[in-house]
Amino acid sequence: MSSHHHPAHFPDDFVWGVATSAFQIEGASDTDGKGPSVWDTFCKQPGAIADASDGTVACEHYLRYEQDLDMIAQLGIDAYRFSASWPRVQATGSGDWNTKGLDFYERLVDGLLARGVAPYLTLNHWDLPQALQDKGGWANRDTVHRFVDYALAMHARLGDRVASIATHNEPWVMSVLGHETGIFAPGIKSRATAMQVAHHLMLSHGMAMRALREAGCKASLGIVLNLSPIEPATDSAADRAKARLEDGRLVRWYMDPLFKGTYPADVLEHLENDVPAVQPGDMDIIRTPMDFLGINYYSRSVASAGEPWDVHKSGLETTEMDWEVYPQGLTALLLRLHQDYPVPAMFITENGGAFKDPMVDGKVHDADRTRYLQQHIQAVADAMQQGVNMGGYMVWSLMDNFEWASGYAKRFGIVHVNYATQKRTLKDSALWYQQFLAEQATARLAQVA
Ligand code: IFM
Repeated sequence: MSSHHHPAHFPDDFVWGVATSAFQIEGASDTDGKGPSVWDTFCKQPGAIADASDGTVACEHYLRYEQDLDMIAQLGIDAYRFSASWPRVQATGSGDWNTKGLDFYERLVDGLLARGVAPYLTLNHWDLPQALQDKGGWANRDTVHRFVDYALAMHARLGDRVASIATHNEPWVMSVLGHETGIFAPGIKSRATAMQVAHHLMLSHGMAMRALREAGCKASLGIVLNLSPIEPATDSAADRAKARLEDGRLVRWYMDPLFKGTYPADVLEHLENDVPAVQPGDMDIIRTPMDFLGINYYSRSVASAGEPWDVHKSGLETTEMDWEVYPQGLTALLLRLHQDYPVPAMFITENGGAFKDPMVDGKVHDADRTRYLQQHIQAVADAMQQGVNMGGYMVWSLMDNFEWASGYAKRFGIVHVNYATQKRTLKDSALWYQQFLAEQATARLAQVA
């Protein structure tokens, strides 16, 4: 990786953005007819959230979206990636549509367009209607059909104005953290359930893609995966085998069906009786060609057959999440995906870090976050130089927000949020990004002239 910190030569149409998700910022968890989601329920479980917080207020974005839109415009980004809350537009996940919920997303989309920012919509960023969970949630095949209905309803309202639609955000997280380790909603601990959930998420992705295309949707369609390179802790055969299996579960379990129409044989064999039920035709549906692949990248993962890997012994810088800062892993990951799969344009749909960044005299000097962003943008540039087709890059996150089981203690924003006053303050990283984007825009104009 080259060391200079001002990566240049991104193509003119490269899309720069920031990302958020509904549950993490909106608040207003039962306002205007919104129904409860699995995360509303999960937050009530004692001990589930580190600071015992929940999403009832969050960043009050539901009320303050106009001000947030102005802030987005001020950054100078091309695109804003956000998610819609399914229970806000359909309280129980079936039956009536909630007009007020749909109206909110329409105001948001129109507000972005009025400011020259492209709306990038994610349909499912984890907040499944609780009423569907009560019927088995993603483990129930019927949820797949409910999701397609939801996708079509969003298309009917917004499909002519959003630039991009991602079906799901991070199916591995919903499957494994939600249903195998149970540290995320809905808090189930069963590997068999987790794998059935993963299959239904992938199936619903493919079905929604087809339904949206049949409905004439012009938006660019795809999915967002959380991917990491998995490196063995040592060169031992046992560690390498462990790394191969974890790669199978995190990367190939999603990439193989999307691009080859099969689940990886080694993982199926490993799962034994926990393999999901797959019906004839499912794999063809999952393989439906996509317009883009979204990748959320934060760190590498280290696999060890013995003692669990201790990030603090690696000597690498770590973030507040105890994730290693490992930008070279992003270049390696992108090259590998490019080599192993017939991928469409790839987008980094999330990248960023939680850092301790105290506010001093109204300013947040988060040099560590700025450096993190610079290094990862350079890592994307390095992959592009080696022939990888990249469509864009989005910072996670626009502003500090509800970091799931970590609550509000972990701050990923390039904008600081004071949760007592809801005041937003651009951190130094936001000011840097703003400046960097201004330079990119100038370079574009210079090429036109
Ligand atoms: O905050 C999350 C986001 O919702 C999904 N991807 C990872 C982020 C940081 O943990």
